[in-house]
Amino acid sequence: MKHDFKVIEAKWQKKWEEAGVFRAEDNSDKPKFYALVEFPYPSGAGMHVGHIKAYSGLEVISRKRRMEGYNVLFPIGFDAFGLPTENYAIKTKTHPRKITDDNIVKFTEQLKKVGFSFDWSRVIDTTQEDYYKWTQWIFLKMFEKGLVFRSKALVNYCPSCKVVLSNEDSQGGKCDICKSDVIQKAKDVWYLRITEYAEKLLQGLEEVDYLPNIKQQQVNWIGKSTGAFVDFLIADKEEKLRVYTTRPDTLFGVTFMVMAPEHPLIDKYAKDISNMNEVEEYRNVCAKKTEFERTQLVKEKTGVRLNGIEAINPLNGKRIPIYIADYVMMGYGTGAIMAVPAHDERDYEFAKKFGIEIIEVIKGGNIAEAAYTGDGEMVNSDFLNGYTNKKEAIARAIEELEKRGIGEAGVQYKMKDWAFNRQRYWGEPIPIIHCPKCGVIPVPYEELPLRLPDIENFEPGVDGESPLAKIDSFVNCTCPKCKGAAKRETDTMPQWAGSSWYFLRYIDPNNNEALADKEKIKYWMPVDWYNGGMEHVTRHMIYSRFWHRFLYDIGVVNTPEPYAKRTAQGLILGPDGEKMSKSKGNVVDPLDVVEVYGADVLRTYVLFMGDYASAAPWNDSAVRGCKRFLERVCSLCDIVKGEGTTPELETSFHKTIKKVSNDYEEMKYNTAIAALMALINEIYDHGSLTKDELVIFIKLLYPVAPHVCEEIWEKLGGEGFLAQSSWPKYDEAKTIDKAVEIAVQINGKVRGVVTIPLNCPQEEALAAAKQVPDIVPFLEGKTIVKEIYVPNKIVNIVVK
Ligand code: ANZ
Ligand code: ZN
Repeated sequence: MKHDFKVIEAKWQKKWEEAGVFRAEDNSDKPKFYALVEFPYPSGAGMHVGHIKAYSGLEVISRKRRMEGYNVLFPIGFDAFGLPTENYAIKTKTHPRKITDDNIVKFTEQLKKVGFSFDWSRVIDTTQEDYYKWTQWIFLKMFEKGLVFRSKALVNYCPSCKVVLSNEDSQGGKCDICKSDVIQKAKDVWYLRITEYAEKLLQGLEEVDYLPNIKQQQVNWIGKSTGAFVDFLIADKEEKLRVYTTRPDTLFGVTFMVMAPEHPLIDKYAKDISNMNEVEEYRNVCAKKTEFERTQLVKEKTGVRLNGIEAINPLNGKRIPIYIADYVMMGYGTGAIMAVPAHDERDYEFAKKFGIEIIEVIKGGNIAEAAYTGDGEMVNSDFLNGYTNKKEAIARAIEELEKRGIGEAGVQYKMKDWAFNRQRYWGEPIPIIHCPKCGVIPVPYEELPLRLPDIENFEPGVDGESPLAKIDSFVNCTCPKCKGAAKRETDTMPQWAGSSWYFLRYIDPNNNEALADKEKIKYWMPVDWYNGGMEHVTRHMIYSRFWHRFLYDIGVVNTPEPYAKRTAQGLILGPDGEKMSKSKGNVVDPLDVVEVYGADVLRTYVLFMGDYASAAPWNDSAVRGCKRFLERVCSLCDIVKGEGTTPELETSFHKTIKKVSNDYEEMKYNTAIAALMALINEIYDHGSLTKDELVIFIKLLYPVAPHVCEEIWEKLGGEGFLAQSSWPKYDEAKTIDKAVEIAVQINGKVRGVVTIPLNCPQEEALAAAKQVPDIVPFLEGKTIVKEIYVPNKIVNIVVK
């Protein structure tokens, strides 16, 4: 058979679609398997080879599972709200709706050309009213449960995109979207209280099977810290200054305190502070800095002492100065710290610069030179003296604090509440009404979806206001409570909203009564296997786990965790080993590969190019190698002889079934394909294979290169589609190499025998022969002139 890929691929894609082979059934006696891949953002650039790699992983698993008798849900959709489309709309004066629709059509066509076995009857688009109605519904449920709040805050603001950014979207002080420098701006911010779920999100990790580094990234992002709260007194005032510390054992080494410049106690005691002018000046400078700039460890410490007020160390009664400094953040702990310069690097630098006393309380370092952060014996610490175990000393200190009523054990999380509003058009409108009489009022559930009005000008306002603020017909409304005139919230949700629950909508995409039917959710959830990019294992994964956990708490879903298992693929780099990018001109268009070599080759190549989880550069000659491999697969049809098994090939077939089956499960697609390549070489060396063997071969290859395998299956008279056939089984006993005993000749005379595996390769056979005790003396001091090996028969070594 010829590898006429254009004809074969179009034919089978059409047949699969017509027969609905990949439709998931909602009422099935089969065990279920839910495979989820991250749905694409339908950008104008269309599909990227990265998408192919991302989807091919679970594509293989899904096709294999169907053959194993599972009812498989392998859906796809579009995460289509967001800035790139909106920015493009502004640039081209085209409506984002039209851009999105066009891009989705294009993307769908491209995905179908690759032959992914998605259930195309369940496609979702987060920008459709019947979808975002439920995104808004979840938001209102959170509002109802007190998980939504509004507060004025200094926010990370991108002056170029004119949007407020979360900390995660502005890492390194740069806008994640346009890479401009982020500034601080006071804004009304809607927050989702994700911090209330910090502990649940941490605990939930114990019951899921994520790759270890994915789990670790989530643990770090949640950032649980254990320590204590301690109350210091402001001298001569009835005022406590509370701090959070991880090291209450160092309390006797506290020689000053530091408050964040934004700390409210500063204003409260402004009249007692004699240098308030200097303080205000410093606060103004800090206000312009991003959190990133402020927390850089290496930067020179700055600060101002609050003249006129002092604090008292609650354990020893000593008076100590209070400073403000930008290295203390208002948003963490209590916004104030007890400083222990002897044992904290930042405090040390600060103390050196401001000439503050440094008291050693842990032995082991040289505090004349640097802070000592290691372990050691406690000194200068009253009842803590003599402790050498840090944990015990901390426990003892907390016990004392609690006994004296001046502190208690406490935990903190690095995770912040989720800034949830954006001043943009292309997003879900936040369903909130501002009433001058009643305040903040949620849009009634019956009024959902709160539709995005159709507008012509998407430019944000000058001060970064949402474009919706300019639409009077949208803004003006009646208050649902008092029926008086009111105004709608004009901000929209961030792009992360729609992707925080999409896996639930696939289960029941057309439901008008609920986000998905309860019974169907019960049947399909949790997602059995979720694969996606490493760049989404913190934000998207945390946000969606949070929403799902919330839905669990209010009884909408039946499992606390949405994803039972999570893996990630590595990047595809350009042939130059650099990340593919338009500016570098090293982008490979997957459709070009489909056009020239076919979808099966593209699929085989992206899985064969290297370890699935690692980054690997594109290599054109390896693409051609995959093409030759599939041509050789097609030609197997021409050497089929008879049925049953070929004795010489039997072990190899059993071994290959075992290896390919296991490798697929471990996402070692490259070694699975390599095993099939080795097997095909062996088959050609042998000269023929049986029909039954060819069936096994194409079944193993089918998840990777389904079109060509389906064509061969049909040629062989196979019934129905391969998806409806069965996964090949192997016999463990037959995976073990049979051994043969062959004669070893020296200069044509038999001098010994050697036992080697059947079909042993030459190099191995010769090496084994030379080690046979009877043979060794014949080789000593001689030169080997010639070596002859007849597989499974004889070794002859000619010596001089
Ligand atoms: C005294 C001390 C002594 C501290 C010592 C550390 C070492 P993590 O692990 O990140 O939770 N801290 C507390 N709140 C802060 C804030 N808002 N901004 C900046 N720093 C803050 O670290 C907690 C430690 O970071 C706390 O423990 C506090 O310094 C500081 F040898 O208190 B420590
Ligand atoms: Zn009202």
